[in-house]
Amino acid sequence: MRDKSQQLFQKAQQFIPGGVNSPVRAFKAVGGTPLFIRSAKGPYLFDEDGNRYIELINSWGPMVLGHAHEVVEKAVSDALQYSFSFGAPTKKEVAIAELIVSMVPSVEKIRMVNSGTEATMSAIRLARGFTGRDKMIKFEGCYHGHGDSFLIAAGSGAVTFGTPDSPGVPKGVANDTLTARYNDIGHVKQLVEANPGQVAAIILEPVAGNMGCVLPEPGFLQGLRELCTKEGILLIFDEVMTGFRLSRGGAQERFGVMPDLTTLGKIIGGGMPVGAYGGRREIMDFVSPAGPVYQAGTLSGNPIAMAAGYAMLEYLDYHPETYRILENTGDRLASGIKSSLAKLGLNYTVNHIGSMLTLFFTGEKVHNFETAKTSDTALFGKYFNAMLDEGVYLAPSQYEALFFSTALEESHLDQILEANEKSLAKIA
Ligand code: KE4
Repeated sequence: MRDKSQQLFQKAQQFIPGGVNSPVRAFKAVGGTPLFIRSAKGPYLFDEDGNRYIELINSWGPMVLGHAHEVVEKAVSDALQYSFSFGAPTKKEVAIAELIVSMVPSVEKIRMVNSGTEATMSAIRLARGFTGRDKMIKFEGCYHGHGDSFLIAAGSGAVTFGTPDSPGVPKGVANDTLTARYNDIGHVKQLVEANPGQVAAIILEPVAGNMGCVLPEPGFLQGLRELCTKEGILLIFDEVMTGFRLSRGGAQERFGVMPDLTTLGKIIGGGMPVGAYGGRREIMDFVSPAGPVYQAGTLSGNPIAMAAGYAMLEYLDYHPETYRILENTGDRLASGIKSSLAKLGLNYTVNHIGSMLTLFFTGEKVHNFETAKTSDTALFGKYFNAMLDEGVYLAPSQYEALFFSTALEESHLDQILEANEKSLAKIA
């Protein structure tokens, strides 16, 4: 029974475009009414009709410790006694900056902003200002937020709604965005050779989550690193999703490849609106007021958000066993899903790394946007709703990654895998 969600969705559409404040939440790709969530705790979401779901989105990544973790909750309630927002520097901003620099291997200086989109927009402007070049290379299927430069062959909600090249992006902006095939270093080299001395940056998700989960093939990240070093191009790892999730130091630590700039979001705010960009000192010192590249924000470094983010990052820093737990959970779910596929004689593809996973409804090996798009999205929609009926809440799009939290215990994994097998059997 989802009456209250249906009533709220009807009303929401009178006042909010599509009834939601971020498109992928609208369930358009999977059908049905989006659930209006009332509360959350640990691995559970509770909707307005009182239904409980084991959830595998975790607010699209931030809630890596599960919902309402006592460490983060205490930090926020402690911070409230000092009021909400000053628009002036605070001690906590210095503390979180120092902590991030100690955790993310390539980051020597960091600037806090309010979202992943702000972080990537700022990082690209900085790369262009630092190099004096205009063009950038992104990858088909990667999503870096909704900044104009990035809404070209974009993944996530953009591809979900068939607008990977959104209207409203001026041709001049689009002309400076070159797109390459993910995992195809040869294609990147062709683009660089065709635009000599004009490419400021290459930006990518070091593990893609926004075309569904797609891993870098051996040598791909290192190949980009070597190409960027040779050509004076800045390598930007968009770790908004992978940062603090794939390891304490993100994908760059896990794969041992160092970018020039890193963008961060999601986990960094502990569930509050926070993004950040950082990197080598001589590049970051180009950012105003230290340097000429302008970027600003009323609520950047908001004290409540900093308290939440600091508490989460400090917990992750002090509890490295978190990453073993996340690895074990991911391995258990991936192997469980694969064994159900084998048992049912289904040859769908599971891509997984650490606590990120996508079940693609295609028999193809999914290694880029083109192969991801061979997935049967209608079948995914049926699977999504079958899982919802079994009390398991997935990302409502084939082109998203699932995110696991440390709040999932063995009993939850059993329930998820049982729901998965029943759902696959139901729709196959
Ligand atoms: P935000 O502006 O949504 O905080 O971050 C944009 C962004 C940047 N880079 C990467 C790699 C991202 O995954 C994102 C945002 N991720 C999506 C989920 N695929 C956010 C969910 C949504 O758009 O509603």
